[in-house]
Amino acid sequence: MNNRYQQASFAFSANREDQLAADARIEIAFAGRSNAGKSSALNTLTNQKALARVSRTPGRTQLINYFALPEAGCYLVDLPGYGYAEVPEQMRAHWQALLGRYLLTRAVLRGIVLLMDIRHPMKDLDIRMLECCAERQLPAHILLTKADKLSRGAAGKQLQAVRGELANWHAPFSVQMFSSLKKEGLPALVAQLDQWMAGDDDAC
Ligand SMILES: Nc1nc2c(ncn2[C@@H]2O[C@H](COP(=O)(O)OP(=O)(O)OP(=O)(O)O)[C@@H](O)[C@H]2O)c(=O)[nH]1
Ligand SMILES: [Mg+2]
Repeated sequence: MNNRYQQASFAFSANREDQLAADARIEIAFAGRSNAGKSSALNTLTNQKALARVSRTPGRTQLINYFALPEAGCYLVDLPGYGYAEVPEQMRAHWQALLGRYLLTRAVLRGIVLLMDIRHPMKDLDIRMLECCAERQLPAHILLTKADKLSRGAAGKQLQAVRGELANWHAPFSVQMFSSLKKEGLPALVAQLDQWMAGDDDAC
């Protein structure tokens, strides 16, 4: 598949706004509820087994992790999962504020890949993320993850339902099915990322 993503390597982590990348490279961020499958999707995309840590314990990714794509001159950014009930309140408030500011103000951010478990998409916090994106017309591409957990028919119904909801938003949002386990949905994801990167005049 596309080499550009296979060359991804871990760059650095951030846990405060002033630790975000200081250079002008464009960023594409991966976001979603804890356990939605962000780290798995990044590993699938980059064809690397352990680029991003995968966990059975929700809430493991507590830092903003930057991965560099040397050829494209861009960063893939793995955002901390949200919605994990057992995170201490103070920490949750810190992350929600940081995530909100990142989505609303990050100038180099080109788009968000928003991951949702296909069995329960569009939860309240997912909708809050989409509201942040809609506010600045930031593109969001939804991956309905773990599609292998449903029959084809049931998965197709979920896809249509989410697509129908998105049509009401009047924002640059799109949706597709994805399975890291079966490596399904990869060409569509790559096409979306390529398109966002190609839209840039100077950095890529
Ligand atoms: N069946 C199936 N399981 C998956 C798939 N993708 C991820 N999982 C499982 O879901 C769990 C969570 O996956 P992660 O990739 O760690 O999820 P995450 O969103 O990075 O989670 P946090 O970093 O904790 O927020 C793991 O047990 C994965 O093996 C998939 O496509 N199919
Ligand atoms: Mg993770």
